[in-house]
Amino acid sequence: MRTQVVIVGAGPSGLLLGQLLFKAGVDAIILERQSPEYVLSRIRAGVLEQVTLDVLAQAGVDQRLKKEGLVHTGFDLLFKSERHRIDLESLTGGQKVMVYGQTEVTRDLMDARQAAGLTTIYETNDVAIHDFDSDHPSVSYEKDGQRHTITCDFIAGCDGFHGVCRASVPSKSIQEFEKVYPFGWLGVLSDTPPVHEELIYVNSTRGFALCSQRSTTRSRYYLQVPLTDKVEAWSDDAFWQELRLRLDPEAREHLVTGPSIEKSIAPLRSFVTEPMRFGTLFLAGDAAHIVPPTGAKGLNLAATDVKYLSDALIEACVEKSHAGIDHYSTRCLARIWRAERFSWWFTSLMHHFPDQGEMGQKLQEAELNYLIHSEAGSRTMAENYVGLPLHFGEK
Ligand code: RFL
Ligand code: PHB
Repeated sequence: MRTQVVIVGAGPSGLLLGQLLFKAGVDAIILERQSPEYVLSRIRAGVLEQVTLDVLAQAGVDQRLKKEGLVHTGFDLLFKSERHRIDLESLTGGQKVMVYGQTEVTRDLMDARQAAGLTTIYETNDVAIHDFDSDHPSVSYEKDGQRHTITCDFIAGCDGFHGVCRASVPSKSIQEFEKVYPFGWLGVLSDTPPVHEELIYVNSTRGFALCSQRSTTRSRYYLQVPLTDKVEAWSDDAFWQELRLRLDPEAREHLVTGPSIEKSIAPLRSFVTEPMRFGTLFLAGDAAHIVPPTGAKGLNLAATDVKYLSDALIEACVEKSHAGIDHYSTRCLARIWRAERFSWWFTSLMHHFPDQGEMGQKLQEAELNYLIHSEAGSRTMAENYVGLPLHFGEK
């Protein structure tokens, strides 16, 4: 088999890249380890920046999100039992974010791919990438007990943090930067109306909490928990009880509880790989970087990597120019490090760090107090939260 681009991974990065390449007439095949149902069962991101919405529109998959997505013009910060609104719209000259689940983005991309009759090979085993230091790379995999090879011009590693692509790069050619946080997020999805029309980010002495949502009838809540906690040990009742203790009196009163339809613990990590291009192999999305979810940047960064990568591959395949692929890594990394900094800062500001004691808590509260009262502080927060423009800082 032969194609122009083999994409490893059918998460949001791989599917979005496939769609953008298809729109430009570039052939691609996607290989995915899991089944489509499994990919859709992973509950993750919920907040989309305008830059992401623009890329989804370019890919032609924004019809449903325009109808069903919830536009948010602000969010609340809760500390010392009081809530304070960050008005994104007035602080950023009219910008907003959209609440629309990653599952729905993935479903829209899967549907578009199927409607166009494009090839995604699910439930592949033992994907291996070959000769990406040359201009004739290939990818092999096993499916139903048989081994197959696809030759191609380029390989896109969109296979997430635990994927095979980054792991195949010789260690002398790659540098990795990592910070692991001493806690995780316990997330619950429930078919209950959200406690508030906007998101609430909570700094409490008992630890961080987040009140998010997927629709007007479906809520997503998170609690900071120690890494040693096991999800099985958290009953629904225990979750709601702990959430209540971290909320302000008004939210506590409005909270509607119900059975969880998904419950999981995610560790928090900051991670960056440099560079993101190795000959004819390109990494994109979680395969190249991870942010802690506090700033809601992971999926949005994946979308901008894919925007830069699709532009570069289209230029290489259609116009036979390598300018885009030569700049891919540098362009992405500038944006990634800015989002890493913001996500690390927001995580540090909102979570309880056991080793920092009451002094740490007081310093966080002083910074939050400054943020809500200083227009410069609020604006810095808001412009990072809505996402910096695609060409920010470029000459
Ligand atoms: P994914 O989604 O991990 O997809 C990678 C795909 O590759 C497949 N794969 C392989 N396929 C073939 N062969 C192999 N050897 C393979 N190895 C792996 C996997 O099965 C999978 O299908 O990466 P991608 O596409 O780069 O997408 C990244 C996003 O999923 C991620 O950044 C976000 O979910 C992060 N994130 C958030 N991002 C936001 O922008 N806003 C948010 O509000 C937000 N909230 C979150 C989040 C992530 C969370 N967790 C669980 C980490 C909240 C949470 C709790
Ligand atoms: C979510 O709804 O899953 C979500 C929202 C905002 C975040 C992180 C996660 O910052």
